[in-house]
Amino acid sequence: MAILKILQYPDERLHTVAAPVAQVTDEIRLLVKDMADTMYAAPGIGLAATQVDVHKRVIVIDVSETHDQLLVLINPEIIASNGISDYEEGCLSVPGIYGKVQRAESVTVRAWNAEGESYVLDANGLLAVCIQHEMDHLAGKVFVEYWSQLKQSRMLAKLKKKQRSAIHV
Ligand code: K1U
Ligand code: ZN
Repeated sequence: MAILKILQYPDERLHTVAAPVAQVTDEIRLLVKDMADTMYAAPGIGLAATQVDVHKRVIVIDVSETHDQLLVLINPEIIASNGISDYEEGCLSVPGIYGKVQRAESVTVRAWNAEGESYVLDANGLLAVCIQHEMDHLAGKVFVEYWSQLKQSRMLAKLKKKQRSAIHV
């Protein structure tokens, strides 16, 4: 079991755009396993490779209450979306900060699984929000960057205060 280090906002590496995976190799399967271990340990309901400083289009998600329904999305693409939702989001790269982002209410996504097989998934509710949040990470965008400059600077001050007090414990 390997727990990877999660980059913390405002680390510039969170703005890197991830590259497509050409083929699912043993290296990608190990990355998926380590990302799943890291997500469950955090704990979180999703993790994008960008957050562990690997700039490849790989996401793991598990929104189940039993933590046994791991979804692997390699090279995900949203092929349809509908409606609007306004969900309160969190992020393992911005600990302790929560806030709403307007996103599609439901999405249809095409991706590869850990075996490199293509599949299509219809998602709504928290799963749809989580897929969009993680796909933003692959595009180098963090959820707080949807907010106004004023809200972002207040959030950054709060985050820096938290990070300073974490260093002094
Ligand atoms: O991308 C990430 O940092 C993971 C993030 C996913 C997410 C959460 C909520 C809305 C959109 C996307 C998290 O997992 S934050 C932690 C979290 O939501 C959680 C933690 C423990 C139990 C249940 C949820
Ligand atoms: Zn996040």
